[in-house]
Amino acid sequence: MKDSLRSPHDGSWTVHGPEGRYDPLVALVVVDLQNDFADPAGSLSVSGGAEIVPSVNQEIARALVGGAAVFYTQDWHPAHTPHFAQDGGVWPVHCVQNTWGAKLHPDLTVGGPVVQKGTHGEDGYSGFSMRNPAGGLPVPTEMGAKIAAGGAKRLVVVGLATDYCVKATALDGVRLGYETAVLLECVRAVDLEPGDGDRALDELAAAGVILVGIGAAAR
Ligand code: VGL
Ligand code: ZN
Repeated sequence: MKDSLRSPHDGSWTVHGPEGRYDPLVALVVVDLQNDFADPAGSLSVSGGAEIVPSVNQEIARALVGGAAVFYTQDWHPAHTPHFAQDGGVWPVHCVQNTWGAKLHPDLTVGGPVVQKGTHGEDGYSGFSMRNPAGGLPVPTEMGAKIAAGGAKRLVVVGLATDYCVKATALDGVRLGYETAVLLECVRAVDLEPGDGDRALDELAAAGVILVGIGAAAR
């Protein structure tokens, strides 16, 4: 079965089915598939988070067979950061450096570099840029430099969560000039407010991100 597609730019996502999605000009970015988000016992557990792991693993296998690079982001917070509600932010304590919650999900296939973000107290929603909650301009991350150095022209973004880190990473991908796709079967939303995930997908489509999967054509 062919994936349904949203606003293909040059046809490169439509001509090939899922097996042909990957070649050496593509980078697959697996966002924050960590215990605190994916495990039901995690402190910021995303509904259905663990159920995407098999489909994400399938994408990783396809990417590696096709010669695409695979990158992993890892939310990696200090014990205190303005990102956390206890320190004036919005989130429960999650993905604290070197804890179980910050570990990648045990069933996830790791087939490429893991890039940590939020390490110095930044919110770190995007895999490409970091913004200090105290203010100032976003700073580029090492993942962006590595992807650029590898020569990728297209990005496939999967993981958690649709309405935060997946959204921020995919929007940065488009801003940086990558043809960027998000795979709907491989993402899930936090939905702090009901509908956040759906609104995030609409925002992504409006920004030119290609939504791939069941229901994408309806947006
Ligand atoms: C995330 C909320 C807080 C995410 C990270 O990975 O989407 N969401 N920190
Ligand atoms: Zn976080």
